[in-house]
Amino acid sequence: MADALTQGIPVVALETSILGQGLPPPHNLKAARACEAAIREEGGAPATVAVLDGRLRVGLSDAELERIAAGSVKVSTRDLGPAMARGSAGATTVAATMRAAAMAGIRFLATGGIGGIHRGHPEDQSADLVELARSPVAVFCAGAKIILDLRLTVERLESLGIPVLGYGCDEFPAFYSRHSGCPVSARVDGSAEAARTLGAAWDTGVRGIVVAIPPPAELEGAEEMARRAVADERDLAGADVTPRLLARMAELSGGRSLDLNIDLVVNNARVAAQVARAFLAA
Ligand code: PSU
Ligand code: MN
Repeated sequence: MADALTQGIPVVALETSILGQGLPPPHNLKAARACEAAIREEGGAPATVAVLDGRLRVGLSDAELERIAAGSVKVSTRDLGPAMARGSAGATTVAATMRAAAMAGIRFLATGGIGGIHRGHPEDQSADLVELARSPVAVFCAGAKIILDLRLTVERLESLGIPVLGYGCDEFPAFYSRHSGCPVSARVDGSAEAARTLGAAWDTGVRGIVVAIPPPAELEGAEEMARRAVADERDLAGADVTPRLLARMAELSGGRSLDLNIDLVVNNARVAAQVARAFLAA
């Protein structure tokens, strides 16, 4: 992976919270492996991030992916130090993965959806938002997690001065749907324009950038299911909220949300690699 960076191969960082907590087995490993494969198919090098054996690791073997899937704690930016000191197996969120990527000199990161501001609990705000203001990494996603308040999340991204680029779209995607009713801050069409725009934005001193990619398919009734999931699980708090709500979405959709979740995260990884390649070529 370090060789890839110096040899001008596009490197894309991948988070592992989706592997450790976000998706149930066997979907989690299937998604992680398919993301790595998609990046390689585009001529890139995947750099999957996790805490293992007391170290913050950038680039994992397949056996190490399995270790994270077998049991790991969710690690956001503030949890990195404690997880390393304790020797825990840690699955990194977007925030922690951005921090690791920035430390390694990687500018591109792919995930399913970023964290944001929770519905009905506006005090629950993901550290992903603050980290985007801090680390110079482009985060390729299908918007934010479906269970969040997208309007408040988009407002906060604006307040923090974080560009939200719509990849071939004018609306911020709603994870399982192209439509959220919330506008992006700028539209880009294709990998060359995306790469040019990222470079120009970074030149102005902007740090994190969201590249929002519509999902490859629509999950009918996703918004209604998200509402029901949030209503059913309204007493949850903290880091457990996402895994519980996504499990409820899977129940309500008869498993369809899981298949689309895999497809969209793999699509995001592929686009990230294409844009990374265009960025290096420019
Ligand atoms: N999107 C998903 N599943 C997930 C996540 C996002 O579809 O599991 C993870 C990401 O790693 C994201 C994290 O960074 O949830 C945000 O968690 P929190 O709200 O606790 O910061
Ligand atoms: Mn949260």
